[in-house]
Amino acid sequence: MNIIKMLKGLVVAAIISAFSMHAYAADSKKPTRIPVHNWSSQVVMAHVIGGIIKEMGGNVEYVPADSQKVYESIRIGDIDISHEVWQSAFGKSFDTARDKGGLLDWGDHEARTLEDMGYPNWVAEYCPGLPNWEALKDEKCWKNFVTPDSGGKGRWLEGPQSWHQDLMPQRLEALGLSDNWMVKFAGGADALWAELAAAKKEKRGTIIFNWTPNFTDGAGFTFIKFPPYFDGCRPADGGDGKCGSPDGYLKKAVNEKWTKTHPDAAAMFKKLSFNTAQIGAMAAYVDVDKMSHEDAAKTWLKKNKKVWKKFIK
Ligand code: TMO
Repeated sequence: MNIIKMLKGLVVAAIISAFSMHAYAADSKKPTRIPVHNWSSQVVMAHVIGGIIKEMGGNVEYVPADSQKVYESIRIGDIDISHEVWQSAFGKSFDTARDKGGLLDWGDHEARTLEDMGYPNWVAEYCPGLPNWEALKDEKCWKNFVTPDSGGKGRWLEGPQSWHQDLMPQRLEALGLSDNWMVKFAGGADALWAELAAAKKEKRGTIIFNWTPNFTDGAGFTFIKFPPYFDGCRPADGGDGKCGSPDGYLKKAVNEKWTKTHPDAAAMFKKLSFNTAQIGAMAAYVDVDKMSHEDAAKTWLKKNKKVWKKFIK
């Protein structure tokens, strides 16, 4: 009798605790706020992650955000996650927010990154010695990169200034190249790809900012080899600026409170990791195949079920 009572009690306790555990683990229905920036893989991946969260029964909201200020927004809880923290462009803003508290490092993607100046391979013939940066010193080289808007100097077409501020003008200066080279900032990523296409058509030299993973991976684009990066080499970090960009991480970040209100989504997002080919494909659907970001994400999710289902426990 006593034993039966005891067993009954245990069963009831087990049911109650299982039930309450489930109640605690269930995610809040409050939308997870995902930032949207201005390069293709980031926007597609926002919708990929949103699609996974919806599949798990959650809600999402896409929030257009500045790609530097977003880390402070996550820290104070205006945005919940960041899924593409590129080390070269955003590492410093990320570190600052993490050190203040409220934003957590949620691990890295498998993909490594490079964000730097480069050229379509056929341009190498204009500058013997490329991809070594010292090839840019030669007048026979830089003369091929003068454009109507470059004041008689060779032109580097940088991305929007919101990505790196004055990193590239400072680098030209530091490497003693600024007498013969200048930086023009593109209005958006699309201007970089339009420049690639135009240079090819007109058979002229061009040097643009680009990155990997991207749709240009394996499409005949080469990054210039600058003096190696080390911590502190940039002027913004107190260095002399004579360095290229790092072999960088691609990190994820979260608001600390969101991990408590959305534990299932947080567990999924911690496991989530994409490789170079997967991220390149997200960008290619938009920049090569001209899909909308939403359609690109839907297509990617459909073709990669095995990849993302593994992130859901
Ligand atoms: C952050 N970005 C991929 C544009 O270099």
